[in-house]
Amino acid sequence: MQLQTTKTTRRAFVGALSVLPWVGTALAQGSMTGMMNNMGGMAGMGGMSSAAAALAGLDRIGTGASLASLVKLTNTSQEAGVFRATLRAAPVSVGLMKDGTKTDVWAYNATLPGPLIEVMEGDTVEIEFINDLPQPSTIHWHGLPVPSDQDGNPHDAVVAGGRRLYRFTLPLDCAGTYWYHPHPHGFTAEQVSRGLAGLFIVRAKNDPLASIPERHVVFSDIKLNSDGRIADNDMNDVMNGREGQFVLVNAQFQPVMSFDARGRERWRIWNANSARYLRLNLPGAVFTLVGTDGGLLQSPVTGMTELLLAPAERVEVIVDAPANGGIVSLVTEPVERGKMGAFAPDQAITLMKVDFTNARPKGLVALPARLRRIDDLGPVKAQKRVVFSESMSMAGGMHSMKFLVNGKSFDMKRVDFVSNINEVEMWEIVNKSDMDHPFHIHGTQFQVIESEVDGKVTKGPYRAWRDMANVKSGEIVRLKMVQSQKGLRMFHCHILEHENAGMMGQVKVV
Ligand SMILES: [Cu+2]
Repeated sequence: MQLQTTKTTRRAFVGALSVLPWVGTALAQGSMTGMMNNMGGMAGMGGMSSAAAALAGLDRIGTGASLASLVKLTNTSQEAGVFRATLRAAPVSVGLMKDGTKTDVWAYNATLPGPLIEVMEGDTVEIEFINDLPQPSTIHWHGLPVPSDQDGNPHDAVVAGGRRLYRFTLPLDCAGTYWYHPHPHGFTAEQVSRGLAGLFIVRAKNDPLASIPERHVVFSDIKLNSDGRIADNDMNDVMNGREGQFVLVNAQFQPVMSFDARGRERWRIWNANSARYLRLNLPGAVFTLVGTDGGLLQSPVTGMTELLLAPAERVEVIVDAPANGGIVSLVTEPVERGKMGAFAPDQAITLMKVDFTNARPKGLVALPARLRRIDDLGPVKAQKRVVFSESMSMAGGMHSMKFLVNGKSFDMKRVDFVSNINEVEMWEIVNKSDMDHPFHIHGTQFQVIESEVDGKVTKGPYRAWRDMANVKSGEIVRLKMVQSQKGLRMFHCHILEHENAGMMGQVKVV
């Protein structure tokens, strides 16, 4: 939705993620000394706000508005096959709360969530990025196969007040559901939590589901103080990843979706939360999973009653209206992910209401049995092993906590792995820490081959393209992938506070 900053409005604005390691740089350098003093409390957190302002109550934002469509980024190009536009990141003040209290956010083109970019596979994309933030920033094209020097790496920061052109041509067969967000060194979590994230859809020239009405559902939580300001991080945010008390849908709080009268919709769902996992449940309705991060599955997976999405993960599902109709709440159930410290127990949260009253599912045809061809990548030529760990120590009488990859904190100057271009690799992601970590790698999509817990191996349930894989505590997940462009690629935990605190590495493709 477009922000209207000149007038007070009751509509629920503000969107996009949450997180705010205002302590970002210190964490990236691994100096969390002082952070862990008093595990559940706020004392001794050098660099963080020690004034624990009261959080806003859930009644401060109005509910029940009609679910908004995403604002589309306008293509200014006259040339066929070229998408050209400008994205300007800047502070903007928005009226989110129903009493008119303003909230200062950072947004792309003053829009929350950031505008939707829609292109066809094979298109050339040219985005001029204007950085009007008080910090360096970049735009990372999450999940898309773009050249390394166009992918918003932390090494290619655009200074405050600066600008640059991102230009890339998308290959064929990359249709899918993607997004974009900042990736500057030490500031990613803060910038995303302040509102910077947008959506990106690559459409297929031949889409077997094109006749089904499409719905876009973007989840992003925001943490607000009672004075309307975006809250500082507390200890739980730093350890477990930041979760805002308001879980927004298309930047609205508990809106109402009026389901298509013909009784069937195709939903593209984005988990744009910084740390909050989603376990979606729509009582009475059944989901048919048809796509993951990197586009359609080979075959539909029917009969799913809940959808688990790690942070940054996307799915496409077909939803058929229940025979009895009515108004049903879409909820997210608690997810056990090994959170640490003292925190309030997670509860089921209502995300939005789905109004099936006018939906009449009649004569719905069966979905195609084959949606797309996904081949196995072939024989493995090289192996990589990534170990996620956490370390806690006492230094100078203060606790300190680190999030590590292969025992090390992220260093922009260190290349962790070298991979050969176009060579099939098996990546083994090992989680030796106490909490779940969602693995993400730039530049390519992978296939989940299997996972292993206590020596018991479970094969991946279906062939799919993904750029996110949750790795539970004590689990090993094996992924097959190929990098088809040279250059430096990041891989990291997508709980943004963990990434900021060092849980990131880099692979150089040669
Ligand atoms: Cu993590």
